[in-house]
Amino acid sequence: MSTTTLAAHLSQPTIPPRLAELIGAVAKGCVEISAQVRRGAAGQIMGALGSENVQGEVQQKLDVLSNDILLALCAKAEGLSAMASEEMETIHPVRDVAPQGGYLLLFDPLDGSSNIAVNVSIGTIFSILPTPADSAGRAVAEADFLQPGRNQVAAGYVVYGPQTQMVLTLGDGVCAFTLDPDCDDWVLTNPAMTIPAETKEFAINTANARHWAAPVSRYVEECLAGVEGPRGKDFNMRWVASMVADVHRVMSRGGVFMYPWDKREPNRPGKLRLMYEANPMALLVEQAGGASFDGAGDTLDAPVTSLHQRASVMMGSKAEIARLRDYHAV
Ligand code: P6P
Repeated sequence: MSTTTLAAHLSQPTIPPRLAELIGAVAKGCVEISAQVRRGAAGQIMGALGSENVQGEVQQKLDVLSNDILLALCAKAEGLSAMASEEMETIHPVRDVAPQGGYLLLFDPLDGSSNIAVNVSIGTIFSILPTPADSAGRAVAEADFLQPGRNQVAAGYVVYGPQTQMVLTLGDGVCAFTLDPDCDDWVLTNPAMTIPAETKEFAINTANARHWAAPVSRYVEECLAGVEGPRGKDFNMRWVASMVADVHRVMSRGGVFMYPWDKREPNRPGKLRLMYEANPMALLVEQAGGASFDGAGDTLDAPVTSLHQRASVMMGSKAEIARLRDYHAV
C-alpha cells in the first residue's frame, strides 16, 4: 500500500515551492468540498440559490459554497496572482501587484452540479497558468488569463464519487491520489495514469444526435454498427452527464468523451468551457498518452479570446481521436 502522500509528492525538488503550495491549497479546499458534498441533504447545502452564474445556469448552493472555499484557501498561496472561476464573471485578483513568477488559477469549483440532487459523482476542475512576465509591477488583468492551454504549468480534477480522488499533472505524466477519509490525507494510488490507445467505449449525449456535424455522426454510427460494421467490433456507450466522472473513466480505462459543436446553437463552439474545463482535461489526457481535438485542431492550441469561451470537446484514446480528426478532414 503506497505511503506516498500528495504533500510528499509536491515536495520533490523539481517542483517550484510556490506551485506546490498553490496545488496544496486547492487540494485542501477539495477536502472541505468533499465533506460538504458527502453531507448532502443531511446538511443545509442542497438546492438552488435562485441566482444564475455568468453562464446563465442556475447556481446550486454547493456551487457557491465550493467557489468560496477555494477562493478563501487559495488566496493565501504566496505565488498566486489572481483567480478565475466558472461562478465569477470577472477575475479575482489576490494581490495589488503580481508576484514575480507567480501563477494564475482557474477552476470550475463544482462541475456537474445538476447531479447533486440525484447523488451522482461530481467534481472540481482546476488549471494553473504562469502569470505573464510583462505583468511584473502591475495588477493582473483579465487579458493575462487569455493564454492557450499548452501554457498550463499544472492541471487537475477531483472526482467526488465512491472515493474522492485527485488526478494531477505538472507536465510530466499523470498521477492519482485517493483521499483517506480516516486522516483526510491524499495517498498516491496511481503514479502513472495512462490511457490505452484503443477502446470499445464512447461517451456522448446521444439525445443530441440529430444536431451533430457529419463527422461526429459518422463516428458514432460506426460505433453503434458494432462488429457487423466498419469498426469490426462492438462498443459500449456511457454518459454520466458529469464531465469529471466521464473523463475520469476515460483516464482510468480508455474511451472517448465528446461534447462537440452541434447545430442547436451554430454560433457556439460547444457547451463546455475552454479555460477551466476543456483545457485542464486536455492537458491531463495528453499527458496520459491520449489526445484532445476541438474539430479544428488540438484543444491545447485553441486560440483564446475570452475567459468564459466555450469549446467543442473530443478527447480520449489516441487512435479514436486520430480517427475523429480524419473524419473532420474529409
Ligand atoms: P448535458 C454538467 O452540467 C456539464 O457541464 C458537464 O459536466 C457534462 O459533461 C455536461 O454538462 C452534460 O451536459 O447536455 O448532457 O446535460
